[in-house]
Amino acid sequence: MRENREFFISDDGIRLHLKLDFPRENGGERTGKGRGAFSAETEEAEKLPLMILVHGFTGDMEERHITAVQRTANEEGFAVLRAEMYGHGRSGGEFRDHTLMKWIGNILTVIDYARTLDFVSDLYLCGHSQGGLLTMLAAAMERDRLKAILPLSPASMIPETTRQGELLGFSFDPDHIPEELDAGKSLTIGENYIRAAQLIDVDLAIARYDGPVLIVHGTGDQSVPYHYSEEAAAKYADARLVPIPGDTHCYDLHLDQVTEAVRAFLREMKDR
Ligand code: FER
Repeated sequence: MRENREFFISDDGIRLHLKLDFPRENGGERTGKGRGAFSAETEEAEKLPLMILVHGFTGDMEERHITAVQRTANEEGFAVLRAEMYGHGRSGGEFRDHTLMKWIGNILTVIDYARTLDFVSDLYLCGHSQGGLLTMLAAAMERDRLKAILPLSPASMIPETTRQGELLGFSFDPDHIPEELDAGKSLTIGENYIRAAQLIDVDLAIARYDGPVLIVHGTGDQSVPYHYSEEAAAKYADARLVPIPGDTHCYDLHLDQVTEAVRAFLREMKDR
C-alpha cells in the first residue's frame, strides 16, 4: 500500500525529516473512480514520478508556498518527498551551524534515498529560494538522474554577494568575515555559512545541467531580486522563466499563478 508517511533518514548521523505524499488515487484516500480504479496488484506495479521539494533559509516543509506546490504536484500524479535540511524544521543540526555544503550533503543523501523507492519512475527536484539555489547545485551533481528541476525564486546570488561582502542586507569586508550575522526570526548565522558560500560557483552548476528548468519568481521580490532569475534563465540550456507580476519572495499576492506555472510545466514534462 502506498500510504503517505512522515519519517527520518540519517545523513552521517544527522537526522533528516521527510514527508512523502502520494497522489490521491495512489495513496490512502483512493476514490475508486477513473484512473484510480486499479486493482491491488496493478497498484504496486504502476510507477510514478517523484518530486523532491525543499524549503528555503529559515523555512520548513509546512510553509504555505511549499505545501501549495506539493498539493499541485500530487494533483498532477506526482509523489512528493518534502525534505528539511540541516538546522531547519525537525531535522537535526543547529540553524547557526548550517552551510550550503551541509545542505548539499543532505540533498545528495535524500536523492540516494529516493532512488531506493521502487515506485519511482522519474526524479524531479524543486526548491524555494536557498532551496532553489540548492536545486541548481544538486542538478549539476545529479545531472544524469534528474528529469527536470524547478528552482522557485532561487537565491542564486548568495555565492557572488558573499564574495562581495553582502548578505542578509548587511555589508562586511569579505576578507574579514564577521563571526556571525543576525538572520532575523531571532536567529543567528555563523561565519562558516559565509566561508562556505564564497566557494560556490553557480555558473559552473548552470553549465553542467542541460535538462529542462522552470524558474518562477515574483517581480517585486525584495529578498532575492527578480533580475537574478532573468540572468540564470538566460544561462541555462533549456530554461523557462515565469514572472509573477509584483509578487513577493513567498508569493503573498499570486500563489495561484505559481502553482499554475508548476502545473503546466509538470504536465509538459510527463509527456516528454
Ligand atoms: C540573503 C538573501 C536571501 C540570504 C538568504 C536569502 C543568507 C535566502 C532566502 C530564502 O531562502 O528564503 O542575503 O542570506
